Amino acid sequence: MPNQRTGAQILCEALIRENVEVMFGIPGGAIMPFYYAMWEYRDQLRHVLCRHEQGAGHAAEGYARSTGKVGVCIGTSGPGATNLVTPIADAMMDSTPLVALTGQVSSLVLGKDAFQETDITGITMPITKHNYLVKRIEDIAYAVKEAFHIAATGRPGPVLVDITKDALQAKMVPNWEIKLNLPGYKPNYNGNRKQIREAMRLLTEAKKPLIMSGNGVTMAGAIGELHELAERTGVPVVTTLHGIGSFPENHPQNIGMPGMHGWVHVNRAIQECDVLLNIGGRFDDRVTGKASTFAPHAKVIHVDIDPSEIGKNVKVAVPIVGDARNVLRALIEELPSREALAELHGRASDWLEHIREMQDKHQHKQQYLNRPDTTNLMPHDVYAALTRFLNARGQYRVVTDVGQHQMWAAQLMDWLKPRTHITSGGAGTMGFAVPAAMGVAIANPTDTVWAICGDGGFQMTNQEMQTIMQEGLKNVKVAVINNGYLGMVRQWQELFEGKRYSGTPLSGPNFRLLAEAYGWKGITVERVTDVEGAIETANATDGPVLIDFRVEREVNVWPMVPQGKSIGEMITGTPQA
Ligand SMILES: Cc1ncc(C[n+]2csc(CCOP(=O)(O)OP(=O)(O)O)c2C)c(N)n1
Repeated sequence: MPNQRTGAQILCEALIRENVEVMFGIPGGAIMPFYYAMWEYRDQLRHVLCRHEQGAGHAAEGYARSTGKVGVCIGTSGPGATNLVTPIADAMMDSTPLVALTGQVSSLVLGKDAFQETDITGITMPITKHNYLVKRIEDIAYAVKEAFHIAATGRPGPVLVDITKDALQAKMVPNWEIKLNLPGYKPNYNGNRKQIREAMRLLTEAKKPLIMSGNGVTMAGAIGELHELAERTGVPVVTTLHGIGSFPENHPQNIGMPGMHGWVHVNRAIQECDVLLNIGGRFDDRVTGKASTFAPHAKVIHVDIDPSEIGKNVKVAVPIVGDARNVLRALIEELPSREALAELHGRASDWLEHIREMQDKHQHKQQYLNRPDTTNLMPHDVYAALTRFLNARGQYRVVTDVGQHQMWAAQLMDWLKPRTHITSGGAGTMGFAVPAAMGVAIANPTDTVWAICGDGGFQMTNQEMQTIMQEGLKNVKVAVINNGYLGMVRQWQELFEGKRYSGTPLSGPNFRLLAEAYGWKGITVERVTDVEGAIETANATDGPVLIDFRVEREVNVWPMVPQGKSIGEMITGTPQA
């Protein structure tokens, strides 16, 4: 029959119909028919062969987070699928649109402990927005369409499509007349007008209002609307770890990042404020500290596309379920009269002045960065030089891993644009940065992509350096902040466990030589005076470069809110210069 297609061919065509440009994966028995078919479509579907499925998943996340499009990763059944579990969980926590495609053993042997059989839909049930076990060729095209729709709409997230080998091998004439039928899935994009009016009334009457901007602002493409609301009201803005870049840090109303490693003046402002408008943030415990003591004087307005987030962690006075952009637009429409707005502006600017006075008294980035020159290399020297350099050049993205280096990057660098700061915030997945940077580099070929890693996380997934080489990605640069420890855990042990450094001193190979073994340029930096030159060289090199920054070993991230404490109870430490 002329127009018959295998299930695998239908899968390829369904992906092309979803405008998929690139997929990250590793083949194997159950998924082999898909790879066989992929060959035929190789001009339309780019496949990146990763070195580990975890890397494939994080690469797809990097692609998705830097573009807003759906990332696609592929694994075979059994261990291939279970290796995707970490990036799927990571994508769930950080609301990243992701479709994971896995092969499953043939439906004839399903449930019989067949070779490489794992119940991946069972395993991923709590860490996906939705998942499918597809056993019939007739269901492939529909499942793919629905999966992409669910991954990208409402609150974005990961969707897994597990397809049996016999379904991939069967043949039929595809039917592309697909009508989605999802009666129970109706994300609410428009906030309730009455609640929006009530929110604006609270804001207008506030003496000490704050806006908190989270990841939802960037994901909804609401940067312009946030700007307008903030400027027209004069209200100070805090940006969460994932909200970084949604409101530029050089804007006079941006006061910085809140939370466990947020700045003292920001946390104090939250504890003092009387109205807190949180847009697209989920009141993560790293933001709130002990939730029952968070923002004790504030009437909280929470805008979120996901109704189950509202009231989950923090008591909310005005709940608004909707898309950040639509709700911000509606809030702007409800701005009060000229006089009332002028009054609000006046109060907000007094309040901002008070916050800036607190900032001057307490630690802030300048205290770290303006330190006397010495030769011992501090992590802060790297961030200062990298920031100067990147600000001057413009076209860049930064992907950070998890640990102290991640918090220093969030605190010390100047974040000016959305989707330039990409990190694993919710799951806190070490090993995220190198593969995610690969996905970012593929999606943004004209940008330089810096992955900032600790020596611990770097050693978890650095094999993807070979994938980066094989793909000819010249725009990836890796900076390892190498302190010879699992630094963030060491810091906790120093502060709360009497310096019992149990399981944290860490060795590594010579990273410069490792880089060279992968065909990268490798640089080792041990002195402050060599930092700038190394960054310049990395940038001028037409190919991937790794810089091993061998920093002072026992430096802490300040300020810090101890686990379970209120964000008003920070340990401020002293900047070590
Ligand atoms: C996969 C994974 N395992 C363990 C942890 C717990 N953890 C959080 S931070 C950290 C230390 C990170 O050390 P390193 O990568 O060297 O970065 P540094 O803190 O020194 O900057 C560890 C082990 C984690 N976040 N992820």
